[in-house]
Amino acid sequence: MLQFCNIWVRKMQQYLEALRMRMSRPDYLKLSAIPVPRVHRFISESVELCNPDRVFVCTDSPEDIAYVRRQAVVSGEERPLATPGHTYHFDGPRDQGRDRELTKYLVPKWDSLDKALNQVEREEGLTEIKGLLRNIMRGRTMIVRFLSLGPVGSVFSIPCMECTDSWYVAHSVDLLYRQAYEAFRRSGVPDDFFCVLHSAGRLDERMISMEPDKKRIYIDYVENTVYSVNTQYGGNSIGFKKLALRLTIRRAHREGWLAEHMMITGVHGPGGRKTYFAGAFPSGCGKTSTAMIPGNTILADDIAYLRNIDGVCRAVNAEVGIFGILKDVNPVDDPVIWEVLTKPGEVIFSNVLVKDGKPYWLGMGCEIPKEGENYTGYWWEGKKDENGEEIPPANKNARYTVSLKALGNCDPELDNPMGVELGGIIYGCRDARGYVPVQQSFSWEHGIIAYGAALETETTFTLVEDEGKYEINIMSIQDFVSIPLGEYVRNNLEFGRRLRKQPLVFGVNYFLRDLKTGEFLNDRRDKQVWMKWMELRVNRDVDAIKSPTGWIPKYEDLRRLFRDVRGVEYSKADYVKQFTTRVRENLAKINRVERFFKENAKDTPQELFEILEEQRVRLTKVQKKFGNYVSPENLEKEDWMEE
Ligand code: SPV
Ligand code: MN
Repeated sequence: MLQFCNIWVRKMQQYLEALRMRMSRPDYLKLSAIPVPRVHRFISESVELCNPDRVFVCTDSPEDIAYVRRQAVVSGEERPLATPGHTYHFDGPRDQGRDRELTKYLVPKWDSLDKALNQVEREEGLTEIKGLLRNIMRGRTMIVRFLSLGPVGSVFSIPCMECTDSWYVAHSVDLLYRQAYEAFRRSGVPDDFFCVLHSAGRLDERMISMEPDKKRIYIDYVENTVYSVNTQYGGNSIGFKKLALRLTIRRAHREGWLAEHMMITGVHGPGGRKTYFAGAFPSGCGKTSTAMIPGNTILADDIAYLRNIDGVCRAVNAEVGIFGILKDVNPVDDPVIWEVLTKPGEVIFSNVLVKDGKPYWLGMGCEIPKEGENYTGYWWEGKKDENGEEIPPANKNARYTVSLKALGNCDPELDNPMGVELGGIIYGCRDARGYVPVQQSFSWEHGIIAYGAALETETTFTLVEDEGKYEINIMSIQDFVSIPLGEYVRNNLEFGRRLRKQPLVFGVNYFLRDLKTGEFLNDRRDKQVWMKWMELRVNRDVDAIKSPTGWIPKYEDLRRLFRDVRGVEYSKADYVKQFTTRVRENLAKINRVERFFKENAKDTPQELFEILEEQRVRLTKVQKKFGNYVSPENLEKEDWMEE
């Protein structure tokens, strides 16, 4: 034991010694106060590789935090706007979203990953990315930040650190994650914490990464380390978003819990009660706006960890801030965030249009200037890109970064180390053709398969590739699933089965269209009503109608809720249109889902096919009785399951 301690101390001294020459005395002291050799090793190897002029260690003291914030502006990576506390930042034209193609797993020779996952052999990938990182920070500062995913000191927490040369990234993480320098200093952090090494690479005079061709984002699950280079877009550079989520999913599935692409909201019901829901929606499909519904509270908007604690499903937010989409955010539909975005306080805007110190974005509900500065430089109406395509004033994936605590309805349990109990889990698809706006599954398994695993969506602008294609996006998390897809589905099924008290599972679809006219059948605010209906269901306060695809609301309940929640009259005709079971479309969907799993996930649990088959049988039964389009009134009147 003593010998082990000696080796440990010697190793730590070696790493620190290497760093001492390259660090100021105060920064060296801040670092040597941390008794974790892996921290010193990671920093010393990163410094050796990237060769920064200086290393700044952020201790989370008010002075250090203020320094990071100031440097983000002094460096020119962010620039101030007229409203106090507001700044803006630009990413390059080819760096406006998560990059699926350039994000890869490093897979060692002795291991194999699903072939659907983007990957490169580990040694080859490390050689490549380290080649790109070599000397990349010459003339610059490496900033070191210590953070925690999940509340500090809880069964949920995962300590992590990021070394970056971007003050914008170092500033953003301050709004998005819990500080953890103290947790690292007090030791107690297990050695498998997450590390991120990021460099924005060479920057032009507007402080934008100049070499998108050399962009690479590699995930090393052997060492729990992420490398990211020549990119600034938050989803690629802030290692703790989807990059760390990929590492977390592996860990969660090893340990029997769930790391999910989910928001968490507290829905306020009758008599002052509050019921928590977690919801998975693909990017750009209403997740954040669902979490922010006025009158409810927001606990998470992007990443949730779910654990079985004494048989109950409890959840926390991995983050404490929002990196939210700035498109169609307007005072009528999104009053909560609108207030934060327009009053003094800390907000980082990215890839918006800026004119006279004010930020503008698409769909903000007011006139947008005809010229200004955007991610392409000086912009004027009609400006075209190199392919002759017109450049919009702001990018469709423009973003804001804020602390959740800036929101008037931030949930008071945000930092509860035990998390909150979930009453319901929601899977939200973006489906113009098939699924009704809201329905409840017949069981945990039915919900996980028919709403979660079968989640189909039109792709959106949050990726750098084409939008508008239909694709299966299992639980909205497919891009980040780092284990075989079938195993991921099985773990979800088993997680629920081990619970003493299962949350109800719901499917929602905000994007249903009229089959003939193509018009959307719902108002953006209708989700307020669906949330209240789900709250009533969890608390056993309303009945529902059995449809072939799940329990659907009764007209009278929705009519009352529309009146109470939205102050509008809900017509029977609208109800019938929205809640008609579209048999043909649902049957076609089942075929697509089955095909997808057969082609892409060799270890799919048999149960998935059985549950889909049962749904097919139910659909065929009503088809025989009522045809392809079945009004909820028909389903309510008869026991259609009877022959
Ligand atoms: C998403 O695209 O799902 C986001 C933003 O939440 S990103 O950080 O890019 O993942
Ligand atoms: Mn997301």
